[in-house]
Amino acid sequence: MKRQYLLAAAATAAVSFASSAWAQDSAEPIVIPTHNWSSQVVMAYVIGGIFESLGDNVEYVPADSQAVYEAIRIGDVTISHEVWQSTFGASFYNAMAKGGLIDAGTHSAATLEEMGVPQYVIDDNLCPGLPNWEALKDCAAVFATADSGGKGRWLEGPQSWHGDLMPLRLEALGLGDQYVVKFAGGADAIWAELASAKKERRGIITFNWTPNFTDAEGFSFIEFPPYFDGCRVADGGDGACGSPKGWLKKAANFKFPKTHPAAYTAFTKLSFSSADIGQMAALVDIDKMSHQDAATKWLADHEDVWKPFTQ
Ligand code: TMO
Repeated sequence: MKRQYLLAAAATAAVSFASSAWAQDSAEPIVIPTHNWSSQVVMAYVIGGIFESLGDNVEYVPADSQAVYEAIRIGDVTISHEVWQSTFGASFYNAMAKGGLIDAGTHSAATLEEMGVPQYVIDDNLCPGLPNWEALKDCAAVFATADSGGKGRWLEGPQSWHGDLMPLRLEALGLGDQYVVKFAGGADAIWAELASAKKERRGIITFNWTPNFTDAEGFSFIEFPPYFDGCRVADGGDGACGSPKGWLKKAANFKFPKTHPAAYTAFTKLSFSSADIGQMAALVDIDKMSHQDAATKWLADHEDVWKPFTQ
């Protein structure tokens, strides 16, 4: 009896040793999505470069940033490397609940995705009381633009990020008569508007997030009533709340650990800080590099950060 048990244990140990020592990553490409903000695209190529350093093949596909979680669930896309809690948490957990998408860990960077103003708006006291949101009640004219019909403008990101989150928030806070939401065609339109407003030191409210390249020069997020689970209209609440001080996660298709064990292990270890992510965005949005060149430079300059993920 005892002897049989020992033999069985020895056989099991030999098998598991063999699988960990010799399991190879599949030659099938790891499919990495690209979306429409800079750090995400640079990080796609950074992570692709890390996988290539392990001998893996990679492929990049432009993808809608909400629909990508269903694409990962069914296996058309392998990973998502910037799952921002405020914007994508619901789509991420919906796909997980249906089965096929797994949580591959959390970056060290804490996040916020929120409406706000450039620092000079606070420093010049253009709307006394900001960043407390209640100050907005007395400042609509400061934020009016040619296309805002006399109301203050909130320049939101592309509607593909949030849907009607911000229009619903304006109504819920009782600001709907004074402010109107306009959606930017892309992130670059937000940066262009911020740059032209800054030249004139003019009032402007835009959607923005951290970590981002704007952290370096100063951007002040508006302080709305605190977020809690269920406060949004989409989650059954009245919508009168700000965004969560959130996490930044990674997601993967559930087969990824089996098909590409080495890449998957590196991906679970991978964790970027706010400084890392701010740098990735700045290489494109300030230094005007291409996303690929930015990733190549970032990998060359920061081996101390990423090599440990592969070891
Ligand atoms: C998902 N985003 C960082 C653009 O808010």
